[in-house]
Amino acid sequence: MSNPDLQLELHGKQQEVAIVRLTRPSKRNALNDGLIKALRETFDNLPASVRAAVIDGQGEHFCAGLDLSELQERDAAQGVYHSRMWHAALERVQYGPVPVIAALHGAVVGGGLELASACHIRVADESSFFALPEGSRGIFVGGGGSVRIPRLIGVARMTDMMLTGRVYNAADGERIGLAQYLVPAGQAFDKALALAEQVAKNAPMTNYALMHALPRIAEQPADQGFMTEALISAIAQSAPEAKARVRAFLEGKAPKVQKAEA
Ligand code: 1HE
Repeated sequence: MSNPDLQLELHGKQQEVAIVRLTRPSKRNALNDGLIKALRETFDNLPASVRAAVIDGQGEHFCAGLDLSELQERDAAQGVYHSRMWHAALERVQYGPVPVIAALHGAVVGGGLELASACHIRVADESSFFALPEGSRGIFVGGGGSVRIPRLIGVARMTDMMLTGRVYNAADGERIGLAQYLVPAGQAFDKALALAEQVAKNAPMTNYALMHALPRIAEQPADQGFMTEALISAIAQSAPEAKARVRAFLEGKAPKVQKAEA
């Protein structure tokens, strides 16, 4: 993969955290076709050492969404292919090999919010703002937003965002579920990296079950969900690593769950 607008860095003693950075700040990290393809390739080809990833945006904004300069040339059929290309790329983020944590700041808008929604954890700093300007641009989401965003905030809130151009600030974004963490301005990347380091220590099968089984269980009727849960939990607990971790706790060698700080 070689695209000047996307950077891959490996972090940690075992190079266990991938840092994937949008590096097109002059265009507010707007996502052109080349960048979408590079994202897909990057998540398809993460080194085997990687156990978690962080997505970050260079400059003052996480991502201004679709590169609007490319939109004007497309006919209807090309529009379908284009949207499906986004779907394929963001599927690699959501259902790729490792959990992905988005470090959000500044504009998280349009396709930028669609990209963030494909991640497993979103950390927003206080400068973040969330919007879906597609409504006012006479278009519709095309990067999976209509599937993923209502699952985070509900159909009514997404409808409002698109109908009225409503912009959520960081605190309100966190309150309604667009982000799971809210941190002071300038600290989203550090927090996301710390979370990624934590996530990278989990048993791989637990992370796999959370990424690949949990969202599917959530879509299943309860009766089938219970069965899928039984199967995946049996597979996870049978791994030697799971046995070792449980044994360590029983022998007093693993940390207890601590009361949350107020
Ligand atoms: C862009 C884009 C872009 C900036 N495509 N070039 N997304 C939007 O409708 C959001 C459009 N962008 C904005 O509202 C603002 O740019 C921001 C709030 C993100 C940032 O504002 P600011 O004042 O920091 O930057 P700026 O001066 O507006 O932009 C700097 C440059 O980036 C400028 O180019 P320049 O050559 O004049 O310097 C802008 O034209 C350029 N730029 N955003 C192209 N989005 C799969 S479907 C998804 C559908 C969507 O995502 S639609 C929503 C698109």
